[in-house]
Amino acid sequence: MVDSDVQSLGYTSTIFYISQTNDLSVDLGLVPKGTIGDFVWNDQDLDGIQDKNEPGINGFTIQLLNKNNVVVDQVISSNNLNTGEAGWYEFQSVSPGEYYIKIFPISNKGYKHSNPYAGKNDQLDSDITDQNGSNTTAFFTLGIGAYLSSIDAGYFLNNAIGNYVWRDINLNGMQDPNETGVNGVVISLYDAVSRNKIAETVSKLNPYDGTNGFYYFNNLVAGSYYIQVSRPLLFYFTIPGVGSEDVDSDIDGSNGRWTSATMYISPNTNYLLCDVGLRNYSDEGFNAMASDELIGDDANALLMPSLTNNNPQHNISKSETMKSKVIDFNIVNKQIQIVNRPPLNAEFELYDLTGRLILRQSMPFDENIPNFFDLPLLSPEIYIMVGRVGNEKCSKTFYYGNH
Ligand SMILES: [Ca+2]
Ligand SMILES: [Ca+2]
Ligand SMILES: [Ca+2]
Ligand SMILES: [Ca+2]
Repeated sequence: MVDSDVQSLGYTSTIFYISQTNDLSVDLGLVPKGTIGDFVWNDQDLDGIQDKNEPGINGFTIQLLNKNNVVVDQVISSNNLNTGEAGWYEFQSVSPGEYYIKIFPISNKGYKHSNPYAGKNDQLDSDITDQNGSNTTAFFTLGIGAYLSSIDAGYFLNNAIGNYVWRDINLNGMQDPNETGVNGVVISLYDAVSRNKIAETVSKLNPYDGTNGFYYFNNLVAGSYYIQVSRPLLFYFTIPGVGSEDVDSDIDGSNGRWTSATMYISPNTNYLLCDVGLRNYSDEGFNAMASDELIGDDANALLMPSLTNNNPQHNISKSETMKSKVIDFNIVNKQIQIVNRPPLNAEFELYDLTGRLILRQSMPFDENIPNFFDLPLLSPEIYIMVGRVGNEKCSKTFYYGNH
């Protein structure tokens, strides 16, 4: 908006109207002054380009320096007076000449500038090259009365959490060379103080090294965080904390079901050792239908089965057998077969491993009713059947397959 109507010949076109309004666009300085700006923004995806929805950053100090490295002017990025948009800065009434800009990001946050000159649009890239010292632009020329609005600065918070989801084929809890990453796993990031969900991502191909199972939360404010993993179908979590931090799995339930422990991310910290080890049920030998050999699970433990069982074959906690043996059942051919005749107040509950109740069935057995009931149609997964008589209960975990 600020330009100069004074032509280089030293006159201005005649203005015929008379108005109460001051026409600020008429600058009668001897040498028309120029303007330099205008945007400091949070480059959230680190691509060096001003994308839609990437917000401006207020509070950065910006200096304008001339050829002799003398500070000519200094401003602080703030809301644009016209649009209200954050991250705006402007040096007004600048004499023609060669300049560069130096930025002072808000300290102690871990801000780092994006790669300069990304893409082909100078209006949308970042111009911080460090050519005149850290956080500076290269020299640029301001012409007579020019309006240079393309001197922009992309910054992100150089604080991150990542980065690997893998299939622990040999069930040892560690990342071994022959084990590969798992894509498509949804991971959520939580603020450990507010316990609010901050971001969500999906594990995918690592763009840097081409391996699978990569996940990454970046541009984080320094602080404490934990992750929660959405358990994929037919997978469960491997034993956490085995071996050194760079090879272990970090899903230990510290912050609730399928969560990691809290990580404190200090400024300029890229913590990339928060990894997720998954076990596939087929690796565990859970490949036969309806075997009551499988390890049972206590209904109370459904939300977070023990992950540190001594038996590495089965990370689900041991079956709790009903002491009085008033009820016993097997899972055979997609049916629940009751071994003995249970009391009238017996109840059966079917859960999936998320703890969701799928079926509840009372058992008013008498001699005329067969001692089994059919399971509903289920997707291939591990399920847990719990039998209850009063306060006593027993349970069996089984794989419901396609065959
Ligand atoms: Ca961007
Ligand atoms: Ca630019
Ligand atoms: Ca392993
Ligand atoms: Ca780790």
